[in-house]
Amino acid sequence: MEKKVLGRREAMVRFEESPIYVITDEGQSAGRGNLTVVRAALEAGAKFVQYREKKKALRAMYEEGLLLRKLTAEYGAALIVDDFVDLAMLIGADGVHVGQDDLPAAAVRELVGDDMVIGLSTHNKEDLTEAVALYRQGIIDYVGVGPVYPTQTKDKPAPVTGLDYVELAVDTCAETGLPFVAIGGIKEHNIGAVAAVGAEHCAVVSDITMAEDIGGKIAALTASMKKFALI
Ligand code: TZP
Ligand code: MG
Repeated sequence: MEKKVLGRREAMVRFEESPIYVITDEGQSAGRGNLTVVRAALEAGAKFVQYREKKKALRAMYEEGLLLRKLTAEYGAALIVDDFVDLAMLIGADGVHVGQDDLPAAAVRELVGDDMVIGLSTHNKEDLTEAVALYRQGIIDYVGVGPVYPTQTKDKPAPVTGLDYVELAVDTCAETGLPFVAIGGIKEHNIGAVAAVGAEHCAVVSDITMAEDIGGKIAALTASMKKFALI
């Protein structure tokens, strides 16, 4: 097994420092490989990257995951693996991200031990209430909140939440300390609105992976968030 590079605490410091959470999708990367896209994002200063592939063979993901681990480590960035707990452990990722239909977060924590980040997707008030309890028990580290807007990047997305759910997450985060990242259809033209209701972290897939100038896109997304941020 590869050695973890940052581990749980350091990886969450990177989360806190990252207005933009970069997520891969090779099928929407304008013909480029994940390594090319992630390298461009890291060059632009990305510090929190999720390896997400829904249709690749696990063997290919293992090989690519090892290379992504090496690359992110060179830039001091955290690497999170979507869905596959075994893969995350084997490549030495700093964390794993699971959804409501994946293995339960408590079971994942049993598997990965104490030094790995666990992120959990939430789609509504009930999910968020459960997530707060998991956070208080030290099981999860952050939640995804959305889909805020319609997205093509997910096969069967949960109903669009709109900004109301982001506002609830802002209040919940203020009360409980649970870090959250808004996700789903967030792009350069609407990221300001998400920041304006108080989100400090936005996960972006296609608007970054499809961008011709990935560095320029990340800079523009970051600038829009700053411009509309509450504080
Ligand atoms: N979870 C909720 S929406 C989503 C995930 C992984 C995909 C977001 O992709 P995009 O391209 O930024 O809409
Ligand atoms: Mg999942």
